Amino acid sequence: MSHLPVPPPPSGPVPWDKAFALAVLAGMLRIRRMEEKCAQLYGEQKIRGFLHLYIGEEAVAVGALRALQPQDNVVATYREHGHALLRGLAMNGIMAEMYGKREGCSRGRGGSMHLFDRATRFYGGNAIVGGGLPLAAGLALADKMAGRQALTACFFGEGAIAEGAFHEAANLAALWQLPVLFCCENNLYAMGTALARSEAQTDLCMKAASYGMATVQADGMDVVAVFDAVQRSAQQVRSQGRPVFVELKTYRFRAHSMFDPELYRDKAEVQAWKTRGPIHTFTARLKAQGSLTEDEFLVLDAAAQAEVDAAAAFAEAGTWEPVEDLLRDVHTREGAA
Ligand SMILES: Cc1ncc(C[n+]2csc(CCOP(=O)(O)OP(=O)(O)O)c2C)c(N)n1
Repeated sequence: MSHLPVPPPPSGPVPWDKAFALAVLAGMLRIRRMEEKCAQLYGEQKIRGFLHLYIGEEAVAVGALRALQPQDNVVATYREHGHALLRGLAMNGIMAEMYGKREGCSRGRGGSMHLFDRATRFYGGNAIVGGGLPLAAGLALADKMAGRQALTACFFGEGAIAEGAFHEAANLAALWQLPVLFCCENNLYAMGTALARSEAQTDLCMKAASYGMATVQADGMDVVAVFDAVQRSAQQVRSQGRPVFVELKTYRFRAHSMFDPELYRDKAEVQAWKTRGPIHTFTARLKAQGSLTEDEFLVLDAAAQAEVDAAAAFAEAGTWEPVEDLLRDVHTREGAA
């Protein structure tokens, strides 16, 4: 089993005012505590089916989504709970969706992998690897044709770059000059397959650049670096009306999904990456520069936990879809049995 080298943890001053820095920290804590609760509820069989946790990768969703604007579209993968939450979906609706309850954001029909919310322009949650990429190109094409000033941010794993869907979407986005921000969450493994075991060319930016688009690489474990990279890239997409590819190098601390025995990487590697954990390195930097006290941290963390507990109670008290609704949103003629 290869042991991948671990870069030093992000460090140095955080160039943000205190209110913004604390809001960013609160965002990462909300995702972390929500997902820890999901893992617990999965163990209790309250949440069933698939569950892919984002623990360790929070800096990507928080840094990136903070850099977008409300009119922008967001498309994500099956590891999308954090993106949905940060985009503005209510935690109650997310948690009820995990349970499969009618009060869920997709009325309990989608589950963990298909969170969706038209109001915040969050176009899912997608179980198919690479499935969001053509959708993102389509949304951006629609905006361009309608003269709408917005970009479409598409989040996907490095595993999706092995799919034809990536190459088709990248080609059309570059050819037709579509405002797509390709955000590659490179966590080094596609399920149990390390990048170098499946790709002859492991430089993902080089692949994207071959379609004639600008590329940027940033440390996805550093929320400051993610925000900077995505903000600059989003600005470029808006001003030039062309796609940009951002590679965010990150690492997941948990298994691929709840069914993964994780035999492809050793515990020492995971432990080493935890020293780069986005929450504790960001907290340490803020404390070192006097922008955060331990008490302030505890208040934020307690607020996140309280929100999670309330959301779990909301989901628990939710209702199952009635049998009469079984054909709702199914493509049948109205009234057909
Ligand atoms: C088209 C397709 N092929 C295979 C799968 C099975 N599958 C689910 S997740 C996954 C790995 C994807 O890895 P990556 O894109 O790097 O995302 P990550 O899970 O690391 O965030 C695969 C192969 C799928 N869901 N869809």
